Amino acid sequence: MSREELLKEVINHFDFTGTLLKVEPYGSGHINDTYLLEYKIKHRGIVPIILQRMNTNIFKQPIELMENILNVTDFLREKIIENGGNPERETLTVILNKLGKPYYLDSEGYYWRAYHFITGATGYDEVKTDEDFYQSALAFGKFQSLLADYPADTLHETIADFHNTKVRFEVFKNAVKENVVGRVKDVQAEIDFVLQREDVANILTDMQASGELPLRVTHNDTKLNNVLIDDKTHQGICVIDLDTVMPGLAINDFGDSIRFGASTGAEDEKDLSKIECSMHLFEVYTKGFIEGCNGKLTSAEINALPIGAKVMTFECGMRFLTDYLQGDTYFKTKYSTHNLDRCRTQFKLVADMEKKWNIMNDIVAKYNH
Ligand code: ADP
Ligand code: GN1
Ligand code: MG
Repeated sequence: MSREELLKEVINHFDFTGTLLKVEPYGSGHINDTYLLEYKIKHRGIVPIILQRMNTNIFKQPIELMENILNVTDFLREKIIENGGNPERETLTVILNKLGKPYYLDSEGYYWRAYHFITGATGYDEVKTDEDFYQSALAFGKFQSLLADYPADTLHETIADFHNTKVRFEVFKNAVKENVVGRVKDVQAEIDFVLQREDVANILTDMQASGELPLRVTHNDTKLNNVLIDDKTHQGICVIDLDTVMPGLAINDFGDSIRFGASTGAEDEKDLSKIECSMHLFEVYTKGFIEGCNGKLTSAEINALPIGAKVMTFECGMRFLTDYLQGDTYFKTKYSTHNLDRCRTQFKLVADMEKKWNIMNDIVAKYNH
């Protein structure tokens, strides 16, 4: 069946109303296949919808994953209403299929889901203004504080050991050993960079095991384009991409945002001279995240924020390199060395953070009271 025919089948099984005007690929996520649909509805005008083919190569239990998303968004909706907010814009709204299920399993075995499209807001692929980055920090911090009393033990683990950097280090070493596509010879410098930093891979597992850092409900994928910023007010209104909401470490949510948003270049920038970790943006985000968390972070967590930044950047670089060595089966890529380019920016950032370690800690100390 062609992609068009399959899309037609899928669309017919969801409970959408109106006349379909347009279907087009949308966004720049690395994981799911996202489409924007536009419907014309009498008296309501054009109503957009997000339709996604879930990546079941990565998310092995899509039904449990959708159960997480329904439960988390229901919980958030109540909190948003209590706080006088607008739940239609401040959290995702799942659209059910015609049988009342939050997904559709197509005739080729793929799982699909649909959301109301949140209009008048943008998920940015790069930091354009300090204010936007600050707003994204507030939004991710607030997301965490809103979920602080969510019953974490009811969440399914959608990807096992997602931010277990120690396990990812082992997977990486295995990928080097197996060398399935013969790329090891081209990336010895990057491999050595990882192998020299086993301590970075282990540190958070150790801090968590010792009880120094508490397990919380976290987002785990806090890239800038996973928060929608209102086009008019410029407030960070809605945290999206909830596939990886699971128990985790708050400092990892902080760290993942830093590795993406405090970088002075794109994640896949080829010219590494353009890449550093901006201490100005690091401070902007630190301030916003701590404020957004609204007193929920412990002093030990705030102290450890730079570690979260370094570990998440290191982990992400190692994941890109692992995927490169395994033949690009995980992240979407546009050309053969795409994952390698991504890996190199992350390692450049890690090295830069190592140089700026004292500055990062001084910045965080300013906001730890
Ligand atoms: P991926 O896991 O592939 O990153 P996302 O769920 O983040 O998938 O969706 C990809 C992009 O689609 C987002 O970065 C955002 O731009 C857009 N998007 C997703 N859901 C919505 C929504 N409900 N309203 C508006 N835009 C959305
Ligand atoms: C993926 O889904 P997306 O594009 O927001 C990935 C993140 C990585 C990121 C790197 C489920 O995020 O963990 O940090 O790419 N998501 C998953 O850009 O693996
Ligand atoms: Mg995304």
